[in-house]
Amino acid sequence: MREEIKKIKEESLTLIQSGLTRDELQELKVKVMGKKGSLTALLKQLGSLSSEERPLVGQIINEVRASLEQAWDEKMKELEEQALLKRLEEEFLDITLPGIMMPRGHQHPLTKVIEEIEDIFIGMGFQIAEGPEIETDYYNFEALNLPKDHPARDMQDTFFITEEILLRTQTSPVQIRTMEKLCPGLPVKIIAPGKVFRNDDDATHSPMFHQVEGLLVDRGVRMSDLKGILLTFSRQMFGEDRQIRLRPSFFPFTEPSAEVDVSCMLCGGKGCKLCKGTGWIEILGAGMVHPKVLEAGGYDSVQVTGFAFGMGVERIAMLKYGIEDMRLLFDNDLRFLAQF
Ligand code: 2NL
Repeated sequence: MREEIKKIKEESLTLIQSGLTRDELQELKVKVMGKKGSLTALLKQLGSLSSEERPLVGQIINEVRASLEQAWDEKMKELEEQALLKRLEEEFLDITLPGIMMPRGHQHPLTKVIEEIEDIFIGMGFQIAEGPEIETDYYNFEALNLPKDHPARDMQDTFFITEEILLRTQTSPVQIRTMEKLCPGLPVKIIAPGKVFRNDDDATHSPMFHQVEGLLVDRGVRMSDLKGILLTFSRQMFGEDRQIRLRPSFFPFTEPSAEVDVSCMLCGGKGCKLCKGTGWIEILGAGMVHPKVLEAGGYDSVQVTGFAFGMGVERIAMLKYGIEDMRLLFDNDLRFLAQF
């Protein structure tokens, strides 16, 4: 048995030093010192020895076991250190390498103009209202004093989904919905920006465009309030030197109604190509809310009055940035967009 112990010891020590991998080293330990290992098997055979031999051989086995374990531990530690060094080498990160440039985008000019309009009206105490782009005939027409047989309904210009459901042609339905929601609360002081849809697609029109409408309903609201708000807006949008003028007009949802001109931002009013020599440029439509529209919102048109206005965002953007063709705003050509 002493011979066998010696053989196991020498073979094991040789193997431990023979350049095994960590897995192979682990396997070796199990084979020799595990439950069914060769050294463990010898320990079980001690019973067959004489009572003088038994403690001596037992001690030898334990000493061999201890020295094998020590050799094994040292080798394992060495292999683990090597593995760590290798990983550190492989995973070396050169933080001085130049990065990859991410081109930076920016907002679309229409989005910028919408947010600028919003900021101006928020500064005057208005709130932003939003609503569905798919509307009912009632909110888009009926409630705005455009009954079914009214000639001012542009049937050909409206995208109908069914007889009663359509794509909104203005953002006014948002304002009707807001009045319904707030009534009898006062004031209603909102602007409604958003997409609107009309079925007239040619060089100067797009089937989808953007509108901002405004509404102020309260006791004692007058046309002069409308004029003051619109003058403040025009000056913040187009320059502090601007003047505005109101010309009589007609909308079914306002009475009286007006078209609003701003003094030309290009020539200052002297007359140029942009203003066609008149010194004035039309920027929006407005008026005092028709009593029937106030009633549709739930308000008593004897007790309260209101003004409303509507402007096309594309037109405002073109005037503000000197864009001559509206299609540029929809083409998404980066050579154009990168200029804003
Ligand atoms: C234009 C003219 C306008 C309105 C929109 C409105 C909304 C309600 C009640 C009364 Cl809820 N009026 N909106 C009023 C006047 C003109 O738009 O040329 N838009 C591009």
